[in-house]
Amino acid sequence: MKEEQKSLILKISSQYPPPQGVKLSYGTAGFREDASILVSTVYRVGILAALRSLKTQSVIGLMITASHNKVNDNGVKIADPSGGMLTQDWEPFADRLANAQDPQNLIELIVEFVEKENIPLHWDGMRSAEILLGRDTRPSGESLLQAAKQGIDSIIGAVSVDMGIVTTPQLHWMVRARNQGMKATEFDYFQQISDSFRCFMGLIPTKSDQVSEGADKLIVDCANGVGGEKLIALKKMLNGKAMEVRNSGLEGEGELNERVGADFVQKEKVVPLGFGTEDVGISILLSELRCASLDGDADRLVYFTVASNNTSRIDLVDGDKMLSLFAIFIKDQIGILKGEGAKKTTNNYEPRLGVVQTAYANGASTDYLKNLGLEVVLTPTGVKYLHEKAAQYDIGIYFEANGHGTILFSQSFLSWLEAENKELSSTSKGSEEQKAALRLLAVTKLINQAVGDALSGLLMVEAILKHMGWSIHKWSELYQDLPSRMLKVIVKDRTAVVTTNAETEVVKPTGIQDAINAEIAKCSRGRSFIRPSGTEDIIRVYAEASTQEAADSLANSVAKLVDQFLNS
Ligand code: G16
Repeated sequence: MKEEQKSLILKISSQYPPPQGVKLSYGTAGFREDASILVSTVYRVGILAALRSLKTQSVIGLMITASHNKVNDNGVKIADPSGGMLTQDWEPFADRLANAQDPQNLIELIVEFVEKENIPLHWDGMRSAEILLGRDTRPSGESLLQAAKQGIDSIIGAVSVDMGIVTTPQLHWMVRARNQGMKATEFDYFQQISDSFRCFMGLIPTKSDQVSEGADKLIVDCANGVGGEKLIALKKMLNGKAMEVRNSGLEGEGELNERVGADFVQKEKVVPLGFGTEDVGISILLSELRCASLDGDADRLVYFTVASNNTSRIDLVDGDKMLSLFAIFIKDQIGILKGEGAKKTTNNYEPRLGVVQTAYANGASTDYLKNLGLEVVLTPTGVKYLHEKAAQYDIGIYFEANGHGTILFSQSFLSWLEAENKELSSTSKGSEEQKAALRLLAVTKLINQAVGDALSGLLMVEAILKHMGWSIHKWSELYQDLPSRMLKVIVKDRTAVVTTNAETEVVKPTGIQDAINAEIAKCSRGRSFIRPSGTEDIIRVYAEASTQEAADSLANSVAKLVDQFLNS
């Protein structure tokens, strides 16, 4: 590495000393901490993003957000050239970079890594790396963004482009679009998802280009986060009169993620702030009221209805049900295209459809999907794992129960679908087969294939419900969730818990798994596991059983075990 480059890093990095006595670690979705100690980490992630751009010779994304965490936290996520999460191979380097004690140590790490990875550095001032920057609405976002810019500026030839306040999925989409040579502004994003939504709706016999019509009403809780402003913009583009945006976070309305948003609603199973008796869902013929919640950076989505008997309780329609809805729809459309009566067209291509879940998936959902004849696989928590697995199929649908998920389509499937559509449009234009091809093509553009996206997911759900003629109740009744409970336990050192088998078994501390198994054995249809969170300083406990009382009691017993094994 040339002296000029070294001295630039030395000079700038000396202004960003790391916090003392803190070990930073790259978690489920990047670094996440109290914002006050993150400046040096974000600066260093700026350097990493520039190196990643040089290595891949592609545009990279850097998003300042702590998603569902409380407002004082912040964090940084990196989007790889595909628009997905940073490759896991680079995570150990991210950890070492964040924890380097002084500028000299930082330089040594960078030099070693650049050589090992054979990263082409440039000295001639040519623009050779490009990083798109985004941030959510947190007050600490602006200063952290400046730190990221300084990190990028520390690598000669690297430039940052500030995309402003955006949702995490918008930034990931922009990175993917840029690397595919497509237009990639926020306007382009809105245009793609609204156009494909209209196209989908246009294929439904009762024609509509609105989010929802008639007596239908959709109310969306935006967690007082970045999704509020963006959903209002999308609603305008869609003329979505029957959609109401609440907890938008605009004009100081409410605190980010405080008793609002997808994480709160999914974990607590009660109404978010701003919802109550007036929102009790009714389902008489076409008239119904359904609610949805986005999380703080709009990459998660759950639906719910407010129960009529107790105003704070909700009937949750979570990521598992979204996965089921999407899987049924895709399977149906493929069935129409390839089914018995279908006209045989181009070839005998058989797309492989797979669904990916985590251990948090309700047992009833996994049984349901398997009964549909689908291939179901489990990965550890974190979309980086699910996404990687889903990419192995021609059509890979992945969802975490918390509402984070999407659909991925392989290049070979897309080519086949386009060829089918072309063939059908000349031989049997307007046929059911051709409509199925057009619907699937619309879905490939409507869904954000870079990462889970609450806004595009919301339009997908709305369009599919309309297509099926289903109410939220009908959707919710696809199967009955097993009662479940999630708890958090604060421990001295969460890294003391090590798991295996997609987080379903604990390897360390020794003895705890046997104790958990003994508790599970006491319950009918009991299942429970623990894992260290990668976004909060806690251990998460999940339990399910045949009754709510049994699930609560199992979760409580397991939480006590966690406390005994880790805090005494
Ligand atoms: C992130 C990840 C998700 C994960 C969630 C919770 O979500 O992207 O895949 O499910 O963290 O992780 P943990 O249980 O390790 O805290 P987000 O929306 O917070 O960025």
